[in-house]
Amino acid sequence: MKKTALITGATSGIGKATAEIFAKQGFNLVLCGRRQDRLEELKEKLGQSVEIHTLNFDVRDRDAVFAAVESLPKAFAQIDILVNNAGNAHGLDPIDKGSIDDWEAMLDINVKGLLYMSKAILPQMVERKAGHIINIGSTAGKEVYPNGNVYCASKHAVDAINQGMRIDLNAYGIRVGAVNPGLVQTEFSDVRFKGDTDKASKVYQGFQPLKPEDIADIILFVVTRPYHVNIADLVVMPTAQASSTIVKKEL
Ligand code: NDP
Ligand code: 8X3
Repeated sequence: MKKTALITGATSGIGKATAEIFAKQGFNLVLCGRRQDRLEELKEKLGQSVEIHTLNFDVRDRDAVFAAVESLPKAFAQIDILVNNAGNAHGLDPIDKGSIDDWEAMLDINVKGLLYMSKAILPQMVERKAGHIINIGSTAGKEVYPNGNVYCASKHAVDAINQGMRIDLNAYGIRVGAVNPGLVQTEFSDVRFKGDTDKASKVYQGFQPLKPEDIADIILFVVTRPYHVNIADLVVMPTAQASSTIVKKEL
């Protein structure tokens, strides 16, 4: 039987690339995001090879998360793989100058949204004693960089939740692991800098950043290991990057 994967944040970047490579692998997909036009485009494109269902909701909205999962048609109701990917950074300011709205957005999306999604899917995995959860963390969840304060806090929380989930779900045989990327060129910096595309593109100038496909390829590797193999925590950076602050640039 074909596996079904639910991917949050499937309309862009890492989530979209993961949807594309999962479709090639033959997984049926539940694709989530807020931009309906992009969900429809993906359904049209990937629906030629696998079954696709789309869900439009904001992960910050607890009721909407549960309603979306409850609305899944029977053919998509069993989720074998959950990719908790939806997330973003808002702003890059020192802690004394940061916007409280930005802080709340990051904590609500990256931490609480991931928890809501997991809470909505976990009962069925626990009941079946089966399932695989991939949490998309970040190098920002392993170290803190200047002005990264609350984004880094949100990703450190993802790191802790990933470990906690693995411990608590161990008795049910549910696999839990995190993929923690470094610099990947997506819409991430456009969102962080609120649509200032010049500022966003400068983040990736002078070196070869990761592509979303590089991370999708790794996520596919993680979910296609034999059942006894769980990749618990994986950090991946561009070769030019050594840490959050050390990036070899040729400018
Ligand atoms: P993108 O901005 O390209 O994609 C983010 C995705 O998340 C979009 O599909 C967006 O969909 C979705 N999303 C954002 N906010 C919400 C929300 N409130 N409700 C529902 N969906 C939402 O960024 P990336 O692909 O780079 O980011 C994906 C994940 O990877 C994030 O968790 C990010 O923190 C992490 N990451 C990214 C790195 C990078 O350098 N790019 C490095 C390390 C980790 P829509 O707007 O349609 O809702
Ligand atoms: C994204 C990586 O370094 O841009 O999580 O914050 S970084």
